[in-house]
This record gives sequence, structure tokens and C-alpha cells, in this order.
Amino acid sequence: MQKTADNAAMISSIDVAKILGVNVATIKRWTDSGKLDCVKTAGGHRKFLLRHLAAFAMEHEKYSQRLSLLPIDNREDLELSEQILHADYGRLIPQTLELSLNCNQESLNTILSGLYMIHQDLASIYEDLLTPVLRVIGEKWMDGKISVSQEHLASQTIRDGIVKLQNVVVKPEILKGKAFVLTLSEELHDIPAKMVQHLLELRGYQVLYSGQKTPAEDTVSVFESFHPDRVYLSSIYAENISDAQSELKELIKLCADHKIDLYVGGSGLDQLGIHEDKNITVLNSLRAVFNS
Ligand code: B12
Repeated sequence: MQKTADNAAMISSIDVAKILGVNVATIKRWTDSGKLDCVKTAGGHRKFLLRHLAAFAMEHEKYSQRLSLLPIDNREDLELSEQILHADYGRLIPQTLELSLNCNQESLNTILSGLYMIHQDLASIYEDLLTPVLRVIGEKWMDGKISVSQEHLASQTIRDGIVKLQNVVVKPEILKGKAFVLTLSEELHDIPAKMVQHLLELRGYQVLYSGQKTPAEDTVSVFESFHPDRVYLSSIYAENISDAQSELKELIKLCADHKIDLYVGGSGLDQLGIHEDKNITVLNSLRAVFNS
């Protein structure tokens, strides 16, 4: 149990008891015995972070099924809780779309952390929930149904939700290796790369994530200081195809020279005309990151 300053953003014992469906005395007993981790404030109160609950839910299946994640004050909250607990993606996709278009960060975070806590695997949350939502956002923008600003706000809300979820995800203690995740130098789409980063961290990789607009020629400095075993490139859209192709060629060469495995994925690969060769592994989905 760590000590910390009082922090209103953390969850109280009373709320944790409600969430797990037990009484406060049980929460006290579990924290005293080390079954449930927490932090203690300067005032001596037990406080919890979502990652404490996530770790507990991962170890105790019975409670993860009973998580009551939202204060059930009204019918909509109750419905959302049920959709989360049943991982009902058919209904969660339109809900998540609406929440992101309304920039409702808090409820979006609740959905993502809730799904993770009921043992939905991270690749499925990203691939089966957030990817379809992002694609619909793209279609709405194309059809002129939402403005550019609305599209930016909605996709940033999702991106922030992904970043927040990262604090909840329980990573293995044993380091499996080092990975470097990037996009090419004209690429602004970095959400899938962020997803790849998290999936790798979940597998036990230490990840350096350089995100948007990383010039391939610069990666050599990262190779020499960080010594990654593997590099993951996400390509969604190339503004200038021949520039992107030469940059990719350079990255392939640099990886080969440094004996680093290169994995590539993304809907923009077709544009680049990539075909599998011995120096590059094409991954067709986020799930494939787990077996790479
Ligand atoms: C959000 C968004 C933006 C945001 C990006 C914010 C950010 N921080 O990422 C902003 C507003 C910046 C943006 C800008 C632009 N965008 Co945009 N954008 C999108 C949107 C709505 C979502 C992108 C996204 O994250 N998708 C979710 C990912 C997870 O799905 P995915 O890309 O299909 O990837 C799948 C796989 O390929 C895999 N994957 C992806 N990468 C990797 C990597 C590895 C290693 C692995 C294993 C797997 C993997 O994961 C996914 C699930 O399977 C899409 C719509 C769409 N259909 O996706 C348009 C979209 C990609 N954008 C588009 C366009 C045209 C643009 C602009 C040119 C617009 C403009 N005129 O300025 C600029 C491009 C700027 C640039 N140079 O990059 C087009 C691209 C069309 C094309 N391919 O020709 C799209 C498809 C919209 C559309 N319907 O036309 N965009």
C-alpha cells in the first residue's frame, strides 16, 4: 500500500464497495490482507485508482462479472451499465459514437475501462468497438453530416479515452523486449499506432512511441539509443505516395542494417503497394499484434 496526498480524483472505499457489490468492511479487510491494493492519503484514508480495481477484477473473475460501474441514477445509466457488463457491441457502437460526437469523455472512459475490467480483450475493444466508431465518424465527415471541427473533437475524445485506458491496463512485470512504434513523416493519423503501443505493452514490451510524422531517416538515432528488437509502423494515409514509398524503403533498410524486425499495418499500406518480403511482416489486424 503506497502513501499519497489527498486526491479527489481517486475512488473512495464506499464507491469501491458499491462498484464491487460488497460492504465497506470487506473492502477494509481485503486491503489489510493485500488482496486489493490501494493508496493511503496523508489523512489515513484508503483511496483507489482504476488500475487497482482492474488488477483485482483480473484476479477475481466472480467480482469482475458483478462490477456495477456507474451510479445507477436513471434509466440511461442502467442501460449503459448493462451494455458494458454484457459487452453488447451492437448497442455500444452507436452509444460510443454519440458520446464521442458530444465529447463526453467521462462516459467514454467508463465504457472503455468497464469493458477491460469485465475481461474484454484490449484488441477486441480497439478493433470491434473503436475502429467501427472511427470509421463512421469518417463517413459522416465525408457525407458532410459533421463539420471538420466535430470530426476532430470526436476523434480526439476517442484518442484521449485510449490514453486514459492505458493507466488501467495491467502490464506484465517481466520485460519481453523493446519496441518502437511510429508513423511516416506526413502521417497525421496516429490513433491506430497508439492502439498498437498498448497491445505491445500488454504483451510485456517496453515501447517507445513517436506517433505522428516521424521521419524515417531520424529513426537511426532511436535505434542507437533505445536498441529496439522490433519496429511497428502504422500507415493510414500518404499525402505524397512516392515520398512515402522512398521513406518506407529507407526504414526497411535501416531495420535490416540494425537487425531489427519490422512489422507494418494499416489501411494505407495498399497505397504504398507493400508486399511481404523477407525484411518486413505485414499484419492485417490489431489482433495480429499479439501473435507477431
Ligand atoms: C481521425 C481521422 C483523422 C484525424 C487524425 C487524428 C489522429 N490523431 O489520428 C485528422 C483530423 C488529423 C485527419 C486528417 C486527415 N484525414 Co483522416 N481520418 C480520420 C478517421 C475518421 C479515423 C482514423 C482512425 O483512427 N481510424 C481507426 C483505425 C484504427 O482504423 P483503420 O485506419 O482502418 O486501421 C485498421 C487496420 O488497418 C489496423 N491498423 C492500422 N494501423 C496498424 C498498424 C499495425 C502495426 C497493425 C498491426 C494494424 C494496424 O487497425 C485498424 C483495425 O483493423 C478516418 C476514417 C476511417 N475510415 O478510419 C479518416 C481518414 C483516414 N482520413 C482521411 C483523409 C482524406 C484525411 C486528410 C487528407 C483530410 C484533409 N483533407 O486534410 C487528412 C490527412 C492528413 C495526413 N497527412 O495524414 C481519409 C483517407 C482516405 C484515403 N485513404 O485515401 C479517411 C479514410 C476518411 C475518409 N472516409 O475519407 N484524419
